[in-house]
Amino acid sequence: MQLLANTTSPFVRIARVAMIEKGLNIEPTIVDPWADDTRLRQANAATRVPSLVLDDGTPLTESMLIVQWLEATYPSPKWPSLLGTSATAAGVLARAGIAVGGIDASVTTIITRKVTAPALFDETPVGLRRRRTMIETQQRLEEFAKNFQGKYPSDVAPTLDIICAVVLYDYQQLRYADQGWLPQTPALKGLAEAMRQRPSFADTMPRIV
Ligand SMILES: N[C@@H](CCC(=O)N[C@@H](CS)C(=O)NCC(=O)O)C(=O)O
Repeated sequence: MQLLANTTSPFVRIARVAMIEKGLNIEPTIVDPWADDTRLRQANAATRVPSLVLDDGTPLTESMLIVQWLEATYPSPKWPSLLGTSATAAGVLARAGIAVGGIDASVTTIITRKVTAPALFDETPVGLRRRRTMIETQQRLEEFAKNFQGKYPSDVAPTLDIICAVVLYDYQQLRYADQGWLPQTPALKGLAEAMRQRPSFADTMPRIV
């Protein structure tokens, strides 16, 4: 099995955390998605990370589809469920959806800056809309994180909502910490810091190399 990845992508990190939590701690193969790496071109028609090439050669793309494959192949109760129980799955997915929306806006803004430079995408109507998404998703997830009342569940395998919320928070700290508009979200910060006690989060912290 080969995970084509880079060190910054929040989509990669979602897949990596989910894989590690399912017991699949494979060393990622680092590629530059912007350099048309032939392995990535072959595995993914969109030339994007993450791409997971299974042992039989099947290429899985899209972080959420990789998560679906993990759930189907490494099911509960033998492995921890990324969705919780049937009673909690809808809530988990709803919160994960909020976080993925924020992640998507965060990544889109970084990528579109490259395209529109030297004009700043961020101040365009679409750029401001993406910024609003980043702010609102953090605010909504802050309310979720407050529910833990400081007792963050770092001792149990995380569900997808926690994975995506923490991935969003850490990515925004990496990319936007210097921006005055980024809201203060102390509970979400506490959740992100607590989850770093787990190797799945600690070993996948985003970094610019
Ligand atoms: N929806 C995809 C998004 C993946 C994605 O956008 N990856 C970025 C890195 S954050 C990438 O590889 N971009 C290269 C490109 O767009 O050409 C997923 O969930 O995996």
